[in-house]
Amino acid sequence: MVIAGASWMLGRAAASPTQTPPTASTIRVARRSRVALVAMVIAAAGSGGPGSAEPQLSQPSLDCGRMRSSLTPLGPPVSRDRVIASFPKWYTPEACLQLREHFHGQVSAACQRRNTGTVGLKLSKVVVVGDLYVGKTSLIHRFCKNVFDRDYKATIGVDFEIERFEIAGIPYSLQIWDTAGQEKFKCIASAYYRGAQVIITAFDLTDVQTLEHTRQWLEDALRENEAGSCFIFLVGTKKDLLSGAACEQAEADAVHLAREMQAEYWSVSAKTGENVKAFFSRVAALAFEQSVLQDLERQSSARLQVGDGDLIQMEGSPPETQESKRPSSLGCC
Ligand SMILES: Nc1nc2c(ncn2[C@@H]2O[C@H](COP(=O)(O)OP(=O)(O)O)[C@@H](O)[C@H]2O)c(=O)[nH]1
Ligand SMILES: [Mg+2]
Repeated sequence: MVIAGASWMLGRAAASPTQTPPTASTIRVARRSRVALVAMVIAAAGSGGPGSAEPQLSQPSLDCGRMRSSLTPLGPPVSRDRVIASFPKWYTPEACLQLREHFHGQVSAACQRRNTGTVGLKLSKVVVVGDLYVGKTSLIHRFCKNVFDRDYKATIGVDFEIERFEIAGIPYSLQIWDTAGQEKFKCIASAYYRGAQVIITAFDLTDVQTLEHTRQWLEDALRENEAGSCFIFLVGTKKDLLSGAACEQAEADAVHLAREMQAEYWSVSAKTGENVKAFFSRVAALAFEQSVLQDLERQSSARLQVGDGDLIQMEGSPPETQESKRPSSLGCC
């Protein structure tokens, strides 16, 4: 697991070879992240580990505009707008990763039984890449802080935000990584990409060149990850600056490219907030589903394991291949 302090070390290595101390803002993020992590560990301890009592399956209760998960009696409450009860919809069916309108049956059942293993403890890494000035930081700020601030102070080094959700009653967190301008030099540390479950490639809807560059950003990110292990999103930013035919043309080009990239396409505006929450909810739900399915797969292969660890080959079942290890929710429609 990547700890918050690593963000400073990573960023420092990428930004400057000298030993500069972490900035106030990175310390702030690190502290906040640690608080979230501690809360999640506490929450998981009370969520039915080996030998512990089954958690109460009560409905989440309203708490001054915030919701408290039934699985996180001791943790801080999850903000009400981070509670995802039904499967979030795609932006366009022409370029989407999943056409289903409901959670995968196995995932729903596992959530109802609270049989989601360590998923409630998991931080899924989301990296955001794309040219400088396309609006990556603004998009993250809009979602995490609900602000659009032209004069925000740029952080020094790679940094991330942790956003906590409650999905189908289960706590789940995204760790959303932002760069600090290294993309200007087309040189982002490989550790930034490594271990990503979600890759968001962002471009400016008003600048077609930034769309063309997303191929290269994606290639760089994929090089550091196992083939087929990441969800890919292509996001057109600054939707507020376009309308009518110009917007339609930009979106059509982007959808075309998204299909080639096997990515899901979204248009958003950090300025107005349009589609920002819906987009990240979709990211969280898809990543969550994949995590639960992987956990269920791990549980069933652990049950089949005997003696010195040989796997029992079930009659008629195909041998395990890299392809069969892919989560069933992954892959473009
Ligand atoms: N009109 C408009 N401007 C935006 C939007 N998102 C970002 N910007 C502006 O685009 C510039 C670059 O944004 P920034 O988030 O720093 O881009 P980054 O380099 O990709 O992180 C800033 O001046 C932002 O105010 C948006 O949705 N609409
Ligand atoms: Mg930025």
